[in-house]
Amino acid sequence: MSSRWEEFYASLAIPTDFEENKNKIKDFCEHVSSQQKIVLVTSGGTTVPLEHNTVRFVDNFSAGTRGSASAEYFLEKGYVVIFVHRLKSLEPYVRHFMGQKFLDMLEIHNDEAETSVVAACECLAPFGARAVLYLAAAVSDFYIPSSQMPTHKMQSEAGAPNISLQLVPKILEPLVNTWVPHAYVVSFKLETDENLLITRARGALSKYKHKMVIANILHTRKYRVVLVMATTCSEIVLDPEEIEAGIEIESKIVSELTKRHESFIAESV
Ligand code: PAZ
Repeated sequence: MSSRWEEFYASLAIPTDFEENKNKIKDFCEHVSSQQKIVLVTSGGTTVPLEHNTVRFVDNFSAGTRGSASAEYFLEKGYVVIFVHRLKSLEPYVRHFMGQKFLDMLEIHNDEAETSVVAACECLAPFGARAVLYLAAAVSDFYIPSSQMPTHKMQSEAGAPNISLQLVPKILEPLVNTWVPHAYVVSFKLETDENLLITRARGALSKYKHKMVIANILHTRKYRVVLVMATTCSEIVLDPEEIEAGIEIESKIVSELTKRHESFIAESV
């Protein structure tokens, strides 16, 4: 019997560049020693089309700041980084080069950069406990199934549209249980209501049984996060002097996380 996520993927057209991207990630991973630590960072927002010939879509706020800055700090810690991001969201190092795109300066063209987490997970499985999944992207919880989406631009003459969004099945379930069962999986939880933050993060941990949820509130996310684990919670807060000195919270998150990952690897051997 297929589960909801299997049905969901079966209902989607396979992206035209899926195989090409899968092979690129595979080639890349084959050149990485199995002793290396490797991290898959997902970053940026997602859009949900409202029409097949898409004029309008539902978007979210994420600019990819957290994912791209974190990728830099993982590199500093000696990790191999696979960076999966939404096209046109922030890329690592770009913020240090005003007005220029870092990858363009290196003449590496990544037009097909919106690649798939699914393909990347296949390639990460052989790294076992040495692989980290750092899922910072703001993935839409809702979508319109292809069969219910109008082909053409919705016409205002037809009156106010009645749009019915469906729930996207959570990718975390197959990811933790099937695709990379030995990896160190870290998800993020964004809330706007402080009263829900820790309960919702704990709920995700107990449901998916991964290693950590990094919980943050929309308006304070740049200087406060809570690392929620099975039995503990620890807060990372930047004080005003640190903010003034230009310290980024991602440096502290990655530093804390990589220490915990090191212990996890040691316990896994
Ligand atoms: O990309 P950004 O730096 O603007 O925002 C980062 C973030 C808030 C999207 C991230 O920290 C996060 O919480 N991602 C998961 C969002 C969610 O609950 O789906």
